Amino acid sequence: MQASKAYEANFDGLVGPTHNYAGLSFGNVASRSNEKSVANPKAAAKQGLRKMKRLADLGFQQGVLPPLERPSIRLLRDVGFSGDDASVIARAAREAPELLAAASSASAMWTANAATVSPSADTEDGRVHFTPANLAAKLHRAIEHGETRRSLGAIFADEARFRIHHALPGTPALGDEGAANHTRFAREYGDKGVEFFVYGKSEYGQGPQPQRYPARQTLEASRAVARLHGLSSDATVFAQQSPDVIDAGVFHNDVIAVGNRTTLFCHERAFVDQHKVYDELRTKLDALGTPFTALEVPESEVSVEDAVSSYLFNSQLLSSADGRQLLVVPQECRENARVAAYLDSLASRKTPIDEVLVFDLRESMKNGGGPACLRLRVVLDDAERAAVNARVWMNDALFTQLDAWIDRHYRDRLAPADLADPKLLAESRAALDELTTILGLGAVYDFQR
Ligand code: SUG
Repeated sequence: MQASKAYEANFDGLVGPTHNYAGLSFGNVASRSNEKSVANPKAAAKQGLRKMKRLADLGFQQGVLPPLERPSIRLLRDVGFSGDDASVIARAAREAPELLAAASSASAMWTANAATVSPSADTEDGRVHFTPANLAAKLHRAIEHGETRRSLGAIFADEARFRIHHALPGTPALGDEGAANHTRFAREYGDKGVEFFVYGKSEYGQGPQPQRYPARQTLEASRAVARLHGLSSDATVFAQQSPDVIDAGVFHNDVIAVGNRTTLFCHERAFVDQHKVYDELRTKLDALGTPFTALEVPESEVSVEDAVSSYLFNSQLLSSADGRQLLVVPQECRENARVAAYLDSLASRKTPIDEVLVFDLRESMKNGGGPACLRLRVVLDDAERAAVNARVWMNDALFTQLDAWIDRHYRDRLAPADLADPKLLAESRAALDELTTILGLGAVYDFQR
């Protein structure tokens, strides 16, 4: 049977008005090294928006996911601060600034962590399945999934086509970081594919574990998501990330590997038993009549350290309509001499990458979020695409509206001390209120009253 035509849509997170550097992510080198520096939320939002626009202009399906309401007054009340909203913020700023920082993070911008998504071609019931990630490893991220589920529900509302699960229970044994640790291989997007889940450790099983930094994703969580999505075992592969690369700052698999269709682009030290992982992928894809290529970058050309500082693998590997593959990288890749040399050499080597596109995403990068972190991939066929809330697709009109909206609502400077400013809450609510109308989101925000 001929599969129907399908596309990979990328849904990027719009950076929220509270974007700041609070050093909240132990194990994420950039987050810790930029702690307490001054952020520019306006520039951050515009950098992300420009990436979306450029990719939409190049013919890619590009959608927008909204920011969450921050600061989270709900979190601050849950941990015992009471009174009116201004008093809650003032007391938290005085007594527990780290909790105020967690409540204020704009971390939902990294939508690769919003959910794991399985296309309808892979799932038992023929629907597109989403499991919002519990992000249990970090407080500021563990508070995202309930609100994320609501936004996904406002965008993928058709229950006959989209199934949005609840996040897994938020406990270390089931730590789940979403699509950042998941990729999918298929000849054409609409064909049945093999889904590839990468975990940091097994809670109950054997196996090596990182010593310095936490492994955020467990095998148990990855298996649970595959079960919820109704994926078959002959079309799933579970692989462990090398513990020593986690200890070198690779806190998600998408910092060391990216896959698209029949290509896996990764570092030679990405996985435990790397060649066995390739063999399993190749065998399972072969059974579907699908070829597989691993483009592996050796340590001698790009070290893990270079990969972590440049985010070479936190790239988007995109297939354009004419079948060419584009690699979307952050500017930091051009600033690292070895990574730049590697990218320049692609033109003269025989690889599946045809072109490299460079973006300035500096504000997000300083928190450890590159091009791939900022997007959630959703494969959709024509009918599914038509069922998506049409207001979230990027085009000239939406770009112009959002660009002006950012100008109206965003600050160009946010220092850690500014999180104590009660005006930030009102500003953020006013921005999101207007965004609800722009994106046609209905009652996504409850403004935590
Ligand atoms: O979870 N940074 C995020 C970056 C997420 C990147 N996503 C992917 N690799 N897919 C994180 O560590 C830093 C926030 C701060 O420190 O203020 C932060 O949450």
